Amino acid sequence: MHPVVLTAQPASIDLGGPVVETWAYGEAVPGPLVRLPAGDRLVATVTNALPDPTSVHWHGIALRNDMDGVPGLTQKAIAAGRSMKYEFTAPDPGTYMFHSHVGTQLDRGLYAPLIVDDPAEPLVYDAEHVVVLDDWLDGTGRTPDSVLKELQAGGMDMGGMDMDGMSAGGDSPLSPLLGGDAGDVQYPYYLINGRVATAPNTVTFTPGTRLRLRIINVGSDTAFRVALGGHRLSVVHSDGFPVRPVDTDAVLIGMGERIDVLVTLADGAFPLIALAEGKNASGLEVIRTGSGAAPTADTYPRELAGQVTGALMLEAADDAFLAERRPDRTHDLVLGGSMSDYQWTINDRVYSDRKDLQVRPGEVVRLKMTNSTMMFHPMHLHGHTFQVRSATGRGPRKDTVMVLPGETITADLVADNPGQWLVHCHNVYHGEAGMMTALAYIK
Ligand SMILES: [Cu+2]
Repeated sequence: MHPVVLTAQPASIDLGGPVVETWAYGEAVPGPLVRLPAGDRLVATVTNALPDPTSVHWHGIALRNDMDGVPGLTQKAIAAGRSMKYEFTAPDPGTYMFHSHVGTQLDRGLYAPLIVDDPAEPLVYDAEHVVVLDDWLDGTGRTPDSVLKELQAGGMDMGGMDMDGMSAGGDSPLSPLLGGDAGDVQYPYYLINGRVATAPNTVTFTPGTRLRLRIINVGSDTAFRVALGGHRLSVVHSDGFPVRPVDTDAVLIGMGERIDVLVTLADGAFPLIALAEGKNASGLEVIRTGSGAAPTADTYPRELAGQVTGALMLEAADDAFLAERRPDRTHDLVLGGSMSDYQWTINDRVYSDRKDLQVRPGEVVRLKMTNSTMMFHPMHLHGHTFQVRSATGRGPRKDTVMVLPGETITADLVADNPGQWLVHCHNVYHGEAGMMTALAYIK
């Protein structure tokens, strides 16, 4: 049994210069790391000291449905001043996170890393470091709620789109890597482990250390391109599940995704940089193994312009791979947007008007997700891990996959965890504006 005590509360947080009033788990952003061995039982007592209702979602964990933290679907929200005990077994080792699943609370500071250790860890490394990436605006004169209101009022925060969800061009930020619009929201800060790039954390190791970086994107509207200056990275996990190792200069991580890499550290001071993809800004951390001047916020290591690996270029390792079986059922999800009133949809419906994706226990279910908009959508499935089918039939095992404009992603899952499970875009503004539905088990 692994006990955890969390308080969701208003907090004053120093981001490394800017001090913001926000909502956090305790007095820190990110919140406290929760770490336990696979198969162990997590017992988390969550107290809500916020003025609003809240909940905790254990992102990526195939847990029992009533502990999944989605108000209206799996529980009643925890009212202000009340507590709730979350109790579940975490079956699969890997890199995860937990965060609020109420409204836009994710875009405040209500998030933290969650690591499930493999008692028989097959990877060999000397040390590890958790890297939490975030886009930040709360307490800078805006709140996530005020931003959502602006977007819904048509005062597009960034750029603009016409009524078909097509970009109107002009000031809309574009990213070739993301196949279109890079985001809807302009953020003043991009954080690594709670610090702005002008006041980065420094972490120290000895030269030659084989380091495992567990990179987590908790951002709400930003994909990050991540590199460590002067180093190549070996990608070993995607969303907690092992992949066939791939060497690369940089990785691309959408909101809700996690990527683990191994790297052998050289001698010096190196920038770990998270470029806010398409947004002309970045987060920074310093990895130091020796002497030398610390890199500064404006550093642009050449690795960022080198080979960039996204999750779709990965292939599940043998022990994570779901071999192809004929699906018992296929659900098509057309991702759409009607931008005049900032509505984002799945099959032309918003969440409150959804048609559940029905499945029966034991079925092999295929999700075919097609993006008909001009912006990418990191689609996240609760309670399961799907097998992405690439052209070769072998993509990564994942719970969150970026679907780029015009693209169709095929993802198979085994319906082995009964309940009502959210399927949604992990852009918190898209999700709140309708782009969510439910995978619903029926008898
Ligand atoms: Cu989206």
